Amino acid sequence: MSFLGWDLSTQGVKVSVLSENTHKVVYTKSVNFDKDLPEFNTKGGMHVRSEDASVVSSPVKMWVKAVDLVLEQMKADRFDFAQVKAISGSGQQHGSVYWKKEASNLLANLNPSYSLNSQLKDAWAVLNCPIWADSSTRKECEFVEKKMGGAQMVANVSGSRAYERFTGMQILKLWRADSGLFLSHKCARISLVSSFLASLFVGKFAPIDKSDACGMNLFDLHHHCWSEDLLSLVSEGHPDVLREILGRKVYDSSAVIGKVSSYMQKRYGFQNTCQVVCFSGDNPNSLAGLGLSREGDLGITLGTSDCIFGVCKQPKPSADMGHFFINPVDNSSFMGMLCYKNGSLAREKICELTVGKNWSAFDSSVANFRPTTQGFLFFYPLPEIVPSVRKPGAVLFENLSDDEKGKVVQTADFANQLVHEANNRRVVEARILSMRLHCETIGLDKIDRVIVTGGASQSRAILQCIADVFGKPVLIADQSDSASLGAAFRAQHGLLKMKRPNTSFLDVYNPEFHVATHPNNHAHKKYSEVLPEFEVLENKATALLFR
Ligand code: XUL
Repeated sequence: MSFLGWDLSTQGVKVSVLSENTHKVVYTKSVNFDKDLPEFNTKGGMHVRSEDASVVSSPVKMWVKAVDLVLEQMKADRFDFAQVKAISGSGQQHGSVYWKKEASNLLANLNPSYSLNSQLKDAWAVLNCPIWADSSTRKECEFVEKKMGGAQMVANVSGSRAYERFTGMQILKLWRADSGLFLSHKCARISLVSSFLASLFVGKFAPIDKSDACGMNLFDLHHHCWSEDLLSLVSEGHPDVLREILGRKVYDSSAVIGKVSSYMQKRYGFQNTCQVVCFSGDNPNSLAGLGLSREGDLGITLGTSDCIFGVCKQPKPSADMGHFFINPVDNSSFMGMLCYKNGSLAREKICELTVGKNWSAFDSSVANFRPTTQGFLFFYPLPEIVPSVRKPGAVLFENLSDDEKGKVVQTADFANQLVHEANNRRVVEARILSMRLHCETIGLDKIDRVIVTGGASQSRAILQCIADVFGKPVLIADQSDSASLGAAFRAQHGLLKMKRPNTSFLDVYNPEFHVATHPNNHAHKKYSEVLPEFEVLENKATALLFR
């Protein structure tokens, strides 16, 4: 028997199948939006508005079509759907889907002879969904923070200060543009990407789970319910309407939310006993997929965005940066996280500028210099979240002398100003030092080991830099794709918890990792010494870019 873990990420849809016996992934299938669905014309799965790069969205129909495509390919591979005991999933955090009121009928009456996409084409109240990479809601954030009595107050309630990409701010922007959309019930339901994906499997609107709900600036982190004040602000004084549209009840992330729909049973051959466990956000699922269950374990995912997170008993929400979510595998603790928007995009761009997309040359240029001797490059091809940078650009510090002022480089000048190979190391070091610095800011400061995953974890040089900066061994997982893997294990955990509510996630999944590299003590000492200076430079870079 097996468990399915779905993942709808920025760039594609993937499924991982976990064998109940071996606890190994035995089958995967994926669809890449840009490559496999070119008709939607996305770049990295996104549309960035040409007149305003802060507006970023993805077409909901592309997401549905990608799910159809993966399922059809599984069928063509003669995948045995009858073996699946339970399903769960992962969605890029913060993105939102707006269903028309007719949608619940459409979902409940899907005809197994046709695809999801063809039958749900009229289900959408908004066709282009705001996603996590959007940063167009500065005004809404300022409004909400002011009304709540400051950024710290929003953070104290919801776990994060008001962030542009967080769903509540996106809802307020839409509400201000067209309140009729919600007040007339033209839009009957708002899902997160995770609960939207779950809805396709249960054949009804799926609830939002507690962990992903914390990425909305609407959920009360401590009382585990919608915050009345935040609901009211975001809906211009209609909290009851918004609560209904979001779904009154928010579920524990490990809760079973129903059986797989009759559409899925008839079209693909799932059994009528196959259960669906709450879907959650990609970072919460990665925390599960990396098996981070104790304080002191730090996870780093190096993907489209770079995220760093760990489990903690006491959240320390900050008005400056960072997020706290309810831990998806143990709702009595929390998950602290920092998210950098310029993840793989920044590395790809600098690699292209310096060594023409040659990754082994990139690796050598990161490995071949002595730590901290080459200055730093704060490189933001997109507006950044940590630290908050609103306009793309870069600031180069060529060395660390006292009179170093920093050179601002505008995006149009990247190609002629940033070609020196040393910039590869400058970008990598600046990112990892920033992670260490700000983990301390948000209280993730007890670190025993660091577990790294995501595309860039293939780079030995980056892994070594992480080990040296943190002064801890760096481990990597045997199985990649932590989000879909985490979802598959959460499916198993949720099912077991139905019978034995005290089953802990560790009873299901307690992974072994292998040590990829150990820190070099000399390099670690250097990085620790330079950290205060680095902090000054990061602040300087942000100030220069704000001018
Ligand atoms: C997290 C964040 C991104 C998205 C997409 O806060 O914005 O990591 O979850 O991966």
